[in-house]
Amino acid sequence: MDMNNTILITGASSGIGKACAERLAKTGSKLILTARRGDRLETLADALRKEGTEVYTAILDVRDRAACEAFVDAIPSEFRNIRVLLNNAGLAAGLGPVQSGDTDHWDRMIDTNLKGLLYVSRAVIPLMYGVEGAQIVNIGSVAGKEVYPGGNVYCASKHAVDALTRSMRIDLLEKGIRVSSVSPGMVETEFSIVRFDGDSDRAATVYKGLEPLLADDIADAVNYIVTAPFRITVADILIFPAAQASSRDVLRRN
Ligand code: NDP
Ligand code: 8X3
Repeated sequence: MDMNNTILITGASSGIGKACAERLAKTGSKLILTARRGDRLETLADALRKEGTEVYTAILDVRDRAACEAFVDAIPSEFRNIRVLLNNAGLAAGLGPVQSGDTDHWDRMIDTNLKGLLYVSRAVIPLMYGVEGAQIVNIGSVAGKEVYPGGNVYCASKHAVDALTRSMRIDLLEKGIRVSSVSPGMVETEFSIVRFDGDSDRAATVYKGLEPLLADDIADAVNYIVTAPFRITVADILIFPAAQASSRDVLRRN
């Protein structure tokens, strides 16, 4: 497999995106790492460069359509042969009934998880034309397969990611670009801290009494998709911690 190409990751400053950057650096590809927190990106990029990976970083808020387009225009020539786009940037904000939902939370989730994924994909896809083995991997969620109490808008945004993954796979068939998703259950990252507006005690209760997935477990799944022979399209990998059987079936030991 020719690895003289580039992997672009959104939301690489934390959690699953950061773990994917560390794992996919080992493929020998160049990396483009984006997120809003540039200091974290630089720390990660410096560590990866020390291991021999070529890394380009860019501060990018995926909600900003013009910024997504300007970011792609500014990618240096040596990083423009993008084979893999990993649409990972995303979040949940709040957990509660729709009738008392925070509309700013709704906007943030829809603008990031749905519109941001679209803006980045629309801008990046033309760079992938003609790149052998090109593929897009979207980070979905079990929340894109099922709904749970209080999950309303987050679940809707991830159902939209699931629909877009399947739609993009059809649209991009003629372009030779494969489209996959990885749909995790509970992964302990900064996800719940963000969801509960920085309340780390409440975030800890989400994983209390069970062993959640690690960001590295999701990076393993993404790595499988990204390094699979080019004849393979992995449609989706739905992955739970052993203590979880569905969004609502979780075994807690204390
Ligand atoms: P983290 O909060 O640890 O990481 C989220 C990443 O997304 C950060 O790098 C953050 O970077 C980035 N991000 C958020 N908003 C934006 C934005 N507007 N523009 C650019 N980047 C943004 O959470 P996870 O690693 O867990 O989440 C990654 C993905 O995995 C998300 O799509 C999430 O929905 C999904 N997921 C997570 C699960 C879990 O249980 N943890 C389960 C299923 C799916 P920065 O803040 O620097 O911009
Ligand atoms: C994150 C997993 O179960 O909190 O997508 O929706 S869950």
